[in-house]
Amino acid sequence: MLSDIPSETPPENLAALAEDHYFAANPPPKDLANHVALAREFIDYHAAAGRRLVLVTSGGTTVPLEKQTVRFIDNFSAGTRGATSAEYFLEAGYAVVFLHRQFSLLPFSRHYSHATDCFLDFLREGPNGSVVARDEDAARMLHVLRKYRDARDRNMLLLLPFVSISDYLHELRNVAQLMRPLGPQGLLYLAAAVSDFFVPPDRMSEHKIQSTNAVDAFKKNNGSSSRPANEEEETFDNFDSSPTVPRSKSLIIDLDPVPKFLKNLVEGWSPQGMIVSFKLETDPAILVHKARYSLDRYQHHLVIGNLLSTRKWEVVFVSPGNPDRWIRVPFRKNGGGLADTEKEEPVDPKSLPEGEPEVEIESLIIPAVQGLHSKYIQTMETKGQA
Ligand code: 9Z3
Repeated sequence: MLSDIPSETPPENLAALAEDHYFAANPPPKDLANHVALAREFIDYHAAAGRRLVLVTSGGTTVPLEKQTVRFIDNFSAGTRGATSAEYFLEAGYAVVFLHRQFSLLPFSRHYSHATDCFLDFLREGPNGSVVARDEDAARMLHVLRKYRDARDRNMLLLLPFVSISDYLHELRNVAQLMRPLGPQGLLYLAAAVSDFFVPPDRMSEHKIQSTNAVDAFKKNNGSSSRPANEEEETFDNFDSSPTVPRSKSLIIDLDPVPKFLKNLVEGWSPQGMIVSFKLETDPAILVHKARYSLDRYQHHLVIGNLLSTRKWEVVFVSPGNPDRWIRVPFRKNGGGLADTEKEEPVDPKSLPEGEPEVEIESLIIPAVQGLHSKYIQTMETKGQA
């Protein structure tokens, strides 16, 4: 527990101690060594070519409730932001490490994998028992296929999956540290929806949490009966005031805060890379304030603020020394007129048209990030740190 850290610890050592403690207490994912080997080879290859490389994190992190996990708490993200951004980074010439939640959206396949249509709906039978794309989908599919093949053939995309919050943090720390040889050419673009709370391992049940006291009673009665010995041990049943089977228990979950590692990332894991984090809120009144607060606290390079309800339509760039910059896809308001894309405050979600925007907002976000990254590289070169 973090309370084990001595109270006299100087503040500058706290982040390092919290890091050592967290990573010692929470076991790494079983694929970590394999992922590190793949990432090292990929990063060294692109570093030698002098190419820019971005680590894109994507999708939600789970919070397991049991060590042998049956139940977990999840974050809502499907990985749309991350997978779409990865495609535009590839288009901009970046090599991409895509650290994503297992089975969430992937670059390129996202166009077909989680669509409301099954991918089979895009296919038809061709001549001589072959399978081909339907005529109306072929042109678009060919376009996506060519980009996908190009990324794969030129070794520009590395996919690394994670599941839980601790898997994610182990992977992030290792990949960020491997990116050091890239210096300022390295970019970290943290779009994953990261849980703020978790069950620490010392409070986590090994086995599936039981919903009745049958097992307790069974153990107490030395395996002879699952009936509780007395009334007080009985708990709750919706339907039966004197049940002959054990009653259901309610479950109270006590979560600890996940340590904030952005400071460790900025100062230790990847001190020369440009770091972009996302800030997600639901209340428009606090979004910019929270984004600015995060920037001041962690001293990184850019926070992209977005609201759950409007995240596909607008984001706000908050960066040191710059005015807030809203980036918005052009749209016609419900009433007809073209909306003011320069407006310096959140749009009213009620003014947005139904459905998805015609333009993917990531096609505007990535060139803007790329521009800031170019400036960052220049500044670091001038400082002699590149
Ligand atoms: C984001 O804000 C992403 O843009 C979304 C993308 C998760 C909203 P979708 O996958 O959604 O396209 O559906 N990501 C960051 C969320 C986050 O956990 N940020 C932390 C915070 O807000 C800081 S690292 O405290």
